[in-house]
Amino acid sequence: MLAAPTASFSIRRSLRQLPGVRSLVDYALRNKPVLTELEFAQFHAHGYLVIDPELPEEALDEAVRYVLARPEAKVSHHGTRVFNAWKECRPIRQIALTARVLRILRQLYGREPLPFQTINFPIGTEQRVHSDVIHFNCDPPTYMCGVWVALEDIDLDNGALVYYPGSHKLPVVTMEDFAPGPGTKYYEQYEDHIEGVARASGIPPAQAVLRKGQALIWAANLLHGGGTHHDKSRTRHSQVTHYYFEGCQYYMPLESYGGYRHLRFEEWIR
Ligand SMILES: O=C(O)CCC(=O)C(=O)O
Repeated sequence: MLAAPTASFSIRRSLRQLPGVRSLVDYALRNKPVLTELEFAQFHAHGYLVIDPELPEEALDEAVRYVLARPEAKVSHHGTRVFNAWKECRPIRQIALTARVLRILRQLYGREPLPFQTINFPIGTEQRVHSDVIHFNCDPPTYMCGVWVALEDIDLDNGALVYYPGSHKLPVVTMEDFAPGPGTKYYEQYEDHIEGVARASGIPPAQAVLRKGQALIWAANLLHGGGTHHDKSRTRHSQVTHYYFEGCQYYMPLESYGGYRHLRFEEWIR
């Protein structure tokens, strides 16, 4: 038999129904810290953090099934990406909006996270090293991050991410540093330039070996890329969601030059 609620329990419950109190409780829950002080400090010192978003396994598996059914998902081609599937696939949207990740990002950045893009990868990208800031910067700068979720176990044989711990503190590279003007036609020059930056930094690269369901958060300017996918018989299902943070002006440095800013107007994932 259930015990009758005590008087203090009933008073607390009634208080929580009051509109002002309810929004305060909601606010406190949304902003309740998830990370320890050490994890918080690690992220800001090294520019990345491995977390457990506590996503249901079914959501991970459904995201994979959705991607495999897409015509562009060729698991033999390292360029394969499925962009913005959150618009059609509920589990992919759920991964982007999972409350625990949003709370972690609020804690790390002190602002409301705004997810704006999902990319699903059925296979390792082997993408060259880069910083997301060349695509997505903002004012104030670097209020942006990527959350990369392993949808299956990922190790050194199936294209684990490569990243350079602490490289988020290197100066932000802009088009003026290496190109005669703005534009995607200079992207290969960007890759050559940033590879030189990574080499000159002397930072040894690391690789993200992750269990299914784990995620790596990278700070906007962290240098990273796709590791070699050695075992061609395996897939490397993963999803990255890119997040901006509230209250900034958002722009694309790759298309900006000499004081001109190519603004970005994103569709926030909701
Ligand atoms: O998943 C990968 O291999 C690389 C992804 C990446 O570099 C990115 O999304 O910016």
